Amino acid sequence: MVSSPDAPDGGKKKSWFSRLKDGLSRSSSKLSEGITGIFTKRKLDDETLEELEDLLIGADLGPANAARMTAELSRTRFGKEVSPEEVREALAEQAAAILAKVAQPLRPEGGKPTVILMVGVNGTGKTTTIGKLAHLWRGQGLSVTMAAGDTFRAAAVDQLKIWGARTGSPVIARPIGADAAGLAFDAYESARKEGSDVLLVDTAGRLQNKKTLMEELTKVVRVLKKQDSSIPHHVVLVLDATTGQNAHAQVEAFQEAVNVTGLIVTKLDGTARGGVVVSLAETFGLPVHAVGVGETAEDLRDFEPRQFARSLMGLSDG
Ligand SMILES: Nc1nc2c(ncn2[C@@H]2O[C@H](COP(=O)(O)OP(=O)(O)OP(=O)(O)O)[C@@H](O)[C@H]2O)c(=O)[nH]1
Ligand SMILES: [Mg+2]
Repeated sequence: MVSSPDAPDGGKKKSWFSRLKDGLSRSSSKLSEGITGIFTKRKLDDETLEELEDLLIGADLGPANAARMTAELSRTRFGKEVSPEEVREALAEQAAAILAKVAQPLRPEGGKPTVILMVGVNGTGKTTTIGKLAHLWRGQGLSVTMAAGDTFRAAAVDQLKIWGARTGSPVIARPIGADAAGLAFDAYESARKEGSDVLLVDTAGRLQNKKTLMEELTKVVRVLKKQDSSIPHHVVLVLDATTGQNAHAQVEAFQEAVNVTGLIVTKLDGTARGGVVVSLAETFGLPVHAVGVGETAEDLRDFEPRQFARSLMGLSDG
């Protein structure tokens, strides 16, 4: 069924769903073509179940989920003829149930300002995600301050300033080479004085096995906590979906260095590995706040488990 553009917020919802679905098309075509290949004119038996389990693992849903999902399918439909469509529907339902436990939109609430620290390895989309969040919240009439905590690269500061200008958010920066923790401290003072609703703190990308860089991140949190033990209110780990299962190692390393409070998964539009969101949910149970499906300010939305699961399996919103 096509939702009417006149329906209360139907138009908007539909456009996000199609954006999400388009973004996940590489993942969903891998899954649906695989499922069609396995279940066309075949029964659900040990052989097809094993093939399905391999397909789910190959699509990054993780071994535990793959085993559980196929077992559940076997429990209800063993020995029966099933259509590929039926399998996709059943798997989408199961994936949605796993994801429902972790779906938790990032709300700019909890402090004045609400302090959100963005962390992650190089190039995952931290700075872009800050821009997208600022766009979203500025659109809701909130004031946003940004802190250019990536003090290593001039280009990083410039990139954040572009997002600041685009969204009408002041950017607190310091010369290259300055101490990131000191910068974060100053930015908090400034955001508080200005009465900002949200402070988004950018950080330099760091490989999870570079000890000194991870320690620097710990220091940023420690220095903020000295000012107010409740900040940062959120430590958001930004993960690039194209890295697939390596995302798991990143979660572990960052959790060890700082208290990661939630995840944002980006670049789902550039990969067939969208299933990694389901495996992260199962393994860590950390809140998933949002997903990124493109480079523009509009390409980030609150994480909605049912829509995500249906898009992943190439199904319509219905
Ligand atoms: N296709 C796509 N590209 C994205 C998405 N999010 C970010 N990008 C792109 O990924 C590249 C890296 O994004 P940045 O925001 O600079 O990443 P970063 O984590 O700040 O990088 P460092 O500061 O170098 O660690 C940019 O070209 C972004 O436009 C997304 O959801 N989809
Ligand atoms: Mg950056």
